[in-house]
This record gives sequence, C-alpha cells and structure tokens, in this order.
Amino acid sequence: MGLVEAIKMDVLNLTPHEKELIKQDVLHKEAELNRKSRKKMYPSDFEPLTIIGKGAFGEVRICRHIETGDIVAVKKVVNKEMLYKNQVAHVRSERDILVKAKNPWIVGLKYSFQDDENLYLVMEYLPGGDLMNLLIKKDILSEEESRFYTAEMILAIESVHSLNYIHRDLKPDNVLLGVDGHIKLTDFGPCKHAEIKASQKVDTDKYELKHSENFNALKNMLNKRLGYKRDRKLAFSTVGTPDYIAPEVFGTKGYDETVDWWSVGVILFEMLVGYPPFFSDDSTVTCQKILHWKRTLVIPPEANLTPEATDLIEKLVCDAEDRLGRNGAIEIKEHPWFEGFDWDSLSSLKAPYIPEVSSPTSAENFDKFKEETPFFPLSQSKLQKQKMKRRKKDLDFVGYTYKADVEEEKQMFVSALQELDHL
Ligand code: ISQ
Repeated sequence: MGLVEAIKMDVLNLTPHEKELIKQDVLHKEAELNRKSRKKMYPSDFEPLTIIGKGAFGEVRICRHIETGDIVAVKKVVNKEMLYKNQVAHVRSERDILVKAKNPWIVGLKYSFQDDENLYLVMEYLPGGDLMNLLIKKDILSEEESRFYTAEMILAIESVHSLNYIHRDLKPDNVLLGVDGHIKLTDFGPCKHAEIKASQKVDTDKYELKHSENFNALKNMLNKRLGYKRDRKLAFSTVGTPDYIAPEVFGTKGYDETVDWWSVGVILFEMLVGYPPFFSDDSTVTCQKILHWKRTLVIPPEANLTPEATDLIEKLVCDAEDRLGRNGAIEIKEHPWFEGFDWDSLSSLKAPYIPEVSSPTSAENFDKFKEETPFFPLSQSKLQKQKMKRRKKDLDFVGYTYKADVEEEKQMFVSALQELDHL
C-alpha cells in the first residue's frame, strides 16, 4: 500500500515518532517533485504534430511531450512580433491567469518556457474544436442548444471575474470544446481559411421569382449568414474580429468586467440568428455599427426568437450601466430565458453536440493549415530526435505508462502532509 493511500484510509494509529518519520518521508518526496517541476524545459522536449491555429501572435500546434507521452496544445508566441506589437504584457497576463485559474472552465496551462526567439505556453489539448467551427457546421442552434453553451459561458466568465480578470476578447473562436462537448475558455484567435462550398450559396433568383417581401427578408438573412461565414473563414488571418467587443472598450472613459456580458449577448445572437449583429466585411464598419448599436442592433423577426431570448439579448447588448450582470452573474442566471434551468447539474448534462474524435492526436475538428516554417528552431530538432530515441529505449524497458502530472502529484503530498498534521 502506498503512503498516501495508507493515510487516506485512515487506518493509522501512529505514535508521534512514527508520524514524524512519515512526515520526513513525505517532505523528501515533495522536495524531489519540486526539483522536477523546476526542471528547465526546451522545445526539444516536444514532438510537434499538427498545426491547429495561426495568427499574428504565432501559432498553435498539437505536440507530444516526449517524456510523458502527453498530448498537449503548444501556443508559440514569436518574440519579434511581441516586441513590435508590444504584446509582452499580454502574454504574461495570459500565462498568469492560466496558472492561477486551476478551474474546469479555463484551458489548463501545464508549463511555459522560452527560447531566444519565442515564448511557449504548453496547454491541455481540447480536441473538440471551437464554437466558431460548430456554428459554421450547424448554421444556427436551437434555443435549447444555445442555452447550454450560454450557461457554460456564463459560469466560465463568472470564474474569470472571480479571479479579478476581464476576458475582453470573448468570441466563439476562444470557446473550445472538450471530447465531452463541454466548453473551456482560451484566448486564441486562429484564422480560418477554407472556402465556403459553392453549393451552399443561396440561389437568390429562385427566391425572387417565387416569393415577395417576407421571403426577401429571409433571403437577406440567409445571405448575410453565408457572406458572414465566407468572410469569417477568409478574412481574419492577422487581425482579430471586433464583432464581439463592447462599445466602451473603444472609448477613453474606461470599462469594467461587464464588457464580457456584452460579448455573451453577441454570441447568443449569433447562435440563434446565424451571424453576429454588427457584422460587416469591413472591420471599421463593424466598429461603427457597435458604437451606434442603438440604431444597428436589429433582431430579424424571421429568426423567430422567443420573447425571452430577445429580451436577454437586449439586456446584454446595451449600455454598460443598464447591462444585466453589472450586479453579478446571478442576474443573468435568473433571467426568464433560463427559467427551470438546472445550473447545479450543468457539468453532468450531456452536451448538445459530442465532437467526433478518432484519436487523442486527432485534429479533425480544427481547420487545416499549411506547414510553412518549422515550429521549433532547427537547432532543437536534433536534440528532440535524440530524446525521442532515448524515450523509446526507456519504454522498451519499463512499458508504457502515462506519468501523472507533477503538480497533481505534489498536491497529493501537500494533502498528505495536511492530513498528517490533523492525525
Ligand atoms: C487547446 N486545445 C485546442 C486548441 C487550443 C488553442 C489554443 C490554446 C489551447 C488549445
């Protein structure tokens, strides 16, 4: 029986001397784990696999951690870019919140390290794709399906706010889906560049011949959806979309965490209507539309939203001083659109869409990207190959086991020590 199990089983009837001996042993193991977790990491510790995102910041790849076999998502932020774009503080704050936020709503950070050229954030890999990809696949979601994703976003944002952070860039691309279809937040704006299929284009002539005014409105809505999706897939390779940003963020008077509730309202609109409310193929026009939201926010009657859904959108996409959520997330949770919704069992609820994931390294739910430059500096690749060879040899001896995360192991020892103190 292991030490921790013995303590946990509470079968001990220890003398103070025995307790002290065990404590020493636990402390020794903890120190060893601390040493391990301080071990410097290098790009050569990872085998790069598929690219799943690219942007102005750098790129994100699925990688295999050679020592443990863990499949992770590594976000590389190019230092040069950061110097030019003054993003150092941004990356640091991303790292800080990921470290602090050991909660189920935020993509976990396993390690971070840097070399001469880049910074690397090593994160858990969520193979289900992002909410943007789901919306592109499904066109629109039902109110029930949207309620699930909205509820999860609310709890996720609430947890970010409870850490005194404001996400500020909540958009469907930053909402990732796990294998179980539940969401986690990240701060990642990948570009999408597959083209929309010609067969999906609405044949406007046909509609015009057959239908009059109502149908023209419907046609407009559908074409807006398609134009929007095509642009989404093509346009945002270097700059993020402003579609989800609250108007006060553009101003000089300051803003608070309620900007995230605005973004939730915009995403809810998009899930139910099929495009975001201020969409334009020109991002400066989108910004103008956001600033003049009182005039430009129109929920098309053809989308057939329930009065409760309409009301919730209008109470989120509005002036900050009137916005639902300014007195805490509870205000949103109590809105009639959520009437009867079981907030406490959300995490055990079956998600509306369960992503197809054929293997732990599968990238099938992400867009495909061309391999242009090596993910890690070339100087690292020889080292990486050596490490892979060595690892393979080790595995031949000991058999393949996934090593528990060092931090988790450490936590077990800390708990064991605390339990010892209470014995
Ligand atoms: C984890 N899993 C999938 C995609 C990701 C993108 C950015 C950061 C972490 C990720």
